[in-house]
Amino acid sequence: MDPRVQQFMAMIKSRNPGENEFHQAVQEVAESLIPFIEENPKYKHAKILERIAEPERTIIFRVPWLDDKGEVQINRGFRIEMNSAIGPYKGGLRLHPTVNLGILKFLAFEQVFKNSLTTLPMGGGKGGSDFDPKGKSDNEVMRFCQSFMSELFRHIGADTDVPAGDIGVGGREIGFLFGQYKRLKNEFTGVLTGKGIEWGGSLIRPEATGYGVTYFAQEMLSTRGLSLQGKTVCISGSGNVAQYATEKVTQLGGKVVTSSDSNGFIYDPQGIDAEKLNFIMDLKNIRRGRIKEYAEKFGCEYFEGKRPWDIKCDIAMPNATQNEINEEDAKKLIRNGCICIAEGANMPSTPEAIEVYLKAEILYGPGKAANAGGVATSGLEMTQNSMRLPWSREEVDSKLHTIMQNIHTTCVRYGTKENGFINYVDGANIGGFVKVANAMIAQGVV
Ligand code: NDP
Ligand code: 2IT
Repeated sequence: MDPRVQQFMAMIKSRNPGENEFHQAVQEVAESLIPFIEENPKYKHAKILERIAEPERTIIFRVPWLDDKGEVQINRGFRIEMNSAIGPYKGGLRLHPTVNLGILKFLAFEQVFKNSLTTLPMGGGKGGSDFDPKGKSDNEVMRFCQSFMSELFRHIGADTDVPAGDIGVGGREIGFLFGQYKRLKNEFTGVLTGKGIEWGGSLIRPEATGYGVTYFAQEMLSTRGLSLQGKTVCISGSGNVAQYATEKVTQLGGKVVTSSDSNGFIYDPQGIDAEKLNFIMDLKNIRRGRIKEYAEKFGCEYFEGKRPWDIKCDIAMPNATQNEINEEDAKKLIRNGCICIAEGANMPSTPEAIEVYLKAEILYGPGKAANAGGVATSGLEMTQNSMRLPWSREEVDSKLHTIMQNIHTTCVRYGTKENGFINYVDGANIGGFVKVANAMIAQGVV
């Protein structure tokens, strides 16, 4: 390891003990940025890297609520306000039993670079709770959301901090959170994104991350004269991102052969067509069941406790969670002929897996570039809220498409190596950094 990275990481680890995912996210960025900062000493003198890795504010709070049996339950709530140099804090809320400070700090840190890449004026933040929505009734989820917002409301605002969805937070939860915010503040504002279409939401926001990651894959493929037409695609996850990536890949002529949840994955060599995707959407969004039922319904194979990376594919889209592709998985994917990885999830590949991709010089689009379509469209929702004018589906989709193309261009600009290989990791890290760093310098030591 570069001794400068090693020294920087020793400081990060001693200041943030035990936060492994945060260390991982910071180290990846430091490896791209430290050589760049050496060439651009103004960033070094202003200690931008040291400052950017320290949250502006970290809020941790108790979330008590009553379950359906009348028993008191206690969860922990968080909001990490990472960086507001280029706009209000912006980023999702995650509800999952694994949530802790280190995971949310990694997500908030990546969000700063991602949001900058979108070209829209949004700072970075992330929040959530260790609450597990699985197996909870709608009423329990509502009471949790109301309690969570009863503390969060005093820290957020349409010009301050604008949360949205992430794992475990979709339209239902945003509705409960928005209702409670409005009641407490007596204000109808764009304080959350991912709202319902009847009450301030944007068309295409539900689709945006999955569509965006597919548009990004298209851009990467086009650098090698390729397209999605006729390609076999392995997708993990069966939630928001996975569903709409499956839809868009299929529309563009690709064949998606896998879908997964935390229990296992299904392999459908015929491809998950529109009708089968409807089944998944009903299963996951309404009935809240397990992906295993797909295999029972359509008579294909189900692999309990496994991830889909053994399956032969041209393109892989990890759309579930962090560190879901390890070194062995990466090697298997490449051995089986995979030429492109487009990350819908945040940090789904371990550092060792990324090394495998870069060594093989395949097309690798890291999450902070490839999945930025979700937050970009949240930015478009904020614009529409400010104007009090909604845009059509076509207008939002075309803006999303252009933003993904622009992010790709930024990655090419900052990531192209001497031999012509595009290192999208460096491209996204440096491309996302420059605007935030310049804004921080302009605003003084704050
Ligand atoms: P959802 O909650 O809608 O879906 C998550 C999916 O991933 C589910 O299929 C879930 O399975 C699976 N999953 C979650 N945790 C694990 C785990 N520990 N192991 C295996 N599978 C798991 O979330 P989203 O689709 O919104 O988010 C997916 C990823 O995309 C996350 O990394 C998120 O941060 C990222 N992302 C989301 C954006 C958005 O706009 N929503 C924007 C950009 C990135 P199960 O149902 O069994 O839990
Ligand atoms: O990781 C992400 O970019 C998101 N979960 C979306 C955040 C947002 O504010 O739309």
